[in-house]
Amino acid sequence: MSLYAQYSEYPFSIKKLQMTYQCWSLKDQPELRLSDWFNATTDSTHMDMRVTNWSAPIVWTDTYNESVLADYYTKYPVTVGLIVFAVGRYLLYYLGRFLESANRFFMVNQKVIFYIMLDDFSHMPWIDLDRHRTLKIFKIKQARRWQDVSMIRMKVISEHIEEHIRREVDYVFCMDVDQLFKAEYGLETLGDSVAQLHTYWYKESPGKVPYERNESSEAYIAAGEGDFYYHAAVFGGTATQVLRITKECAKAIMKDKKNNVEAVWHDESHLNKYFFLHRPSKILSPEYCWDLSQNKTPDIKTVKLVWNFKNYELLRNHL
Ligand code: 5GW
Ligand code: MN
Repeated sequence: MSLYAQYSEYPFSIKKLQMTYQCWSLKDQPELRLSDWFNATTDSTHMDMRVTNWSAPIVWTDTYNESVLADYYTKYPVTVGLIVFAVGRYLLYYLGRFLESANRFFMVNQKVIFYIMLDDFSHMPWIDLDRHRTLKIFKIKQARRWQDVSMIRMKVISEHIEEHIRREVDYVFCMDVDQLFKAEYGLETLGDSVAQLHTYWYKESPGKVPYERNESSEAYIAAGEGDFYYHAAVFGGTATQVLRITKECAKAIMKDKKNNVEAVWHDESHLNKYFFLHRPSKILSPEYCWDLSQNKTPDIKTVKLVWNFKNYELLRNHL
C-alpha cells in the first residue's frame, strides 16, 4: 500500500529519472565557464557591446565557440522547451511556417519540446518533425480584446511551467509566433535568464527607450534609469527562472488591471521592469530577433530569427 502511495505521488517521469541520475553524477559534471566558449574581446563593430556592466555576456554571431558548446552538451544533454501562442488568425497565418523553421534551425541535435497554445485544435497545421522533437498542444480560451492576448500569455505560461513544463525541460524559451528562423539558433543562447535586445532600440541610451513612464503602473521605470530595452518577442532561461519571470509579470499586470492602468507596451513594459530589477544573465544580440525592413548595419552578421510580415487589416479585424 505504501509502495502504491509512493508510486502515485511520484508518477513516472523521464525528466525526474534524469534529475536523479544527474544528482548521482553531479560531482562529475564540470560547469561550463564563460571563458571556455565566449569571446569577450571587443572589436570595432560591436562598440563595447559584448559584456554588460553586471558581467552578463551579450551573444553576437562571432562571440561563441560552437564546437566547445556542442561537446559539452553531448556529454551533459539538456531538453529545451519552446512555448508559443497562436490564437485567432495568428494560428492560421503564422504557426505552420514558424514551426517548420523552428524544426529546422532551433537547437539542432538537441531534444526539443514545442508547446503550442492555441484556441482551435482543428486549425493545427501538420508538421513533419525531425527526431528529438516533440509537440504538445494545449487549448486556451479566446480573449475578448486584442490587448488581452499578450497580457494573459504571462499567466498561462507560468501556470503551465508550474504544472508540468518544469519537470519536462531544463531550459525554456517563450516566443512570438509571427517570426521565422533563418539560421541556426543554438546552445549559445541557453542561460539562467535570457533577454533579447530590441532591434529598434539597442543603440539608444536608456533615457530614449519606451519604458513605461506612467508612475501608477507597476512597470514604471524612472527617467534615466534602466540598462537596455528588451523585446518581449523572445525571452527564456531555466524553467525555474522563466517561471519566476512570468509569475512576477503576471502579478504586475493583474495589479495594474485592478488599478485600471495599462502599460503602453503591455507585457513588454512589464518584462522590461522585471529585467531592470532582476538583470538577465545572458543577452542576445538583435541578430536573434531582427526586423528585415531595417537596414542592416555591419554589426548584424548572421540573422537567426526575423519578424514575419504583418497585415494589420487581416490580423486585427477579428478582435
Ligand atoms: C492580435 C492582435 C493584436 C495583438 C495581438 C494579437 C494576437 C497575438 C493574436 O490575435 N493571436 C496571437 O496568437 N497573438 C500572440 O501574441 C502571438 O504569439 C503573437 O506573436 C504574440 C504577440 O502579439 P503580436 O505579435 O501581434 O505583437 P507585436 O509586438 O509583434 O506587434
Ligand atoms: Mn510579434
